[in-house]
Amino acid sequence: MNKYVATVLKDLKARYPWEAEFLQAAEEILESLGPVMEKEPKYQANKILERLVEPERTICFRVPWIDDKGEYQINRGYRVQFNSAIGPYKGGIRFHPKVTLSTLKFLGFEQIFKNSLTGLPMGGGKGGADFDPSGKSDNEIMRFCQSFMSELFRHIGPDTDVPAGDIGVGGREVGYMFGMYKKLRNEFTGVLTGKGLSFGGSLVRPEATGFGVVYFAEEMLKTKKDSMKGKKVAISGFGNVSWGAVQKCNHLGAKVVTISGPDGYIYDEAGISGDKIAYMTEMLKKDRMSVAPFAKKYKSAKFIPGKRPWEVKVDVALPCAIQNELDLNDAKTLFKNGCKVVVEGSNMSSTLDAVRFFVEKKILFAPGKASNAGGVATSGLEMSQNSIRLSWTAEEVDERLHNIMKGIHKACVESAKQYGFEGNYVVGANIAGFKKVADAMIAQGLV
Ligand code: 2IT
Repeated sequence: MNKYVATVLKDLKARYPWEAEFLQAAEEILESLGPVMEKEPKYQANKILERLVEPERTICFRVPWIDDKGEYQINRGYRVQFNSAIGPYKGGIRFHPKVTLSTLKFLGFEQIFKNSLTGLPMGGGKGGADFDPSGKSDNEIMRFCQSFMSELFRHIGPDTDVPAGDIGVGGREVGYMFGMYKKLRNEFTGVLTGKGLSFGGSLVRPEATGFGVVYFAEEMLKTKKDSMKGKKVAISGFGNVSWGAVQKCNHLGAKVVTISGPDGYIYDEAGISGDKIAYMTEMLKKDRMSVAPFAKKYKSAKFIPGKRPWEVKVDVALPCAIQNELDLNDAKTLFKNGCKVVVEGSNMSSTLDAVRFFVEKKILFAPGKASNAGGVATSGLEMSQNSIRLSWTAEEVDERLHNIMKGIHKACVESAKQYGFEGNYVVGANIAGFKKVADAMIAQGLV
């Protein structure tokens, strides 16, 4: 490993030994930047890595709310404003019981590079709370979102920091947060993305992340003179990302045979298409914790409890659920079963050793920061529409999204090649995302 990179990583590990997820993301990114540090000493001279790994600002706050029984509840809320070198902080908000500052630092750090890759002017940020939305009533969700925003509003703004959804935060939650922001500021601006269509949201935003993942997979396959058509696909998760990915796989003639939840996975030999896709949304609304009802409703589907879908023999795997959902054993099983393409839909879907295994075996592997960037890219398009006070058609947004995904793919391929790592999308994505941000930081001086 490059000496400068090794020193920065060692210091980081000593400083935040409890932030396992953040350290994992930092290691994956920094270790692939070694060749850049060697070729361009200006980055070390400007202490770019030391600066990059520290968020510009971290906000931690109390989120008090009242549940339906009238009992007081207290959660922890966060916003990590990681880097604003190339634009206002931008990134989603995650509501999940396991959220810690480490989770949001890992996500915010990834977001810097992802947003840079989109080619749009967006810095990196992420927020969230250790709030568990499953089983909560609509009123409880609303009260929580309102309380969360009653603190967050003073730290964000359309030219400062623009949050959006993530796990546990969809259109409903964004709507409640937007309403509270508007009331407190007396201002109607595009301060959040993923809004409802009637108040500034963009067409195609709900399905954009999943669409982008499959567009990216198609571009990767094209480099092997192949395509998604006729491919058997395993997808994990059943939320926003999976939902869009299942649709786009069907559009491109692939057959999706799995989706999953925290309780296990669904195997459907007949393929998940048609009204089964709409049913995924129904399940999400009912109970975020279970995919089992899918097998009750559809005869061709089998529910496999307690397992992940990576044991199924498929051509393409799209992990779209949560971080570290695919480990080294899963990677080996996929490889043994002949899977040739793994494209991350969730952020940091794969553990570090799984990533290294894919790269070593020359599997077509795309890291989430490149392949799932279609979501935030379309958020960027929503910001543009809000600024010019116009709405684009679905076709126009989709075409821009498609072109952005092609552009990201090209940037990954070219950067990897330039540094002698042909076909390595991990290195390609990290280098391409890094350079733009690092050069902007140098140009702006020590701030
Ligand atoms: O991980 C992600 O890129 C997101 N959750 C979307 C962020 C955004 O600002 O749309």
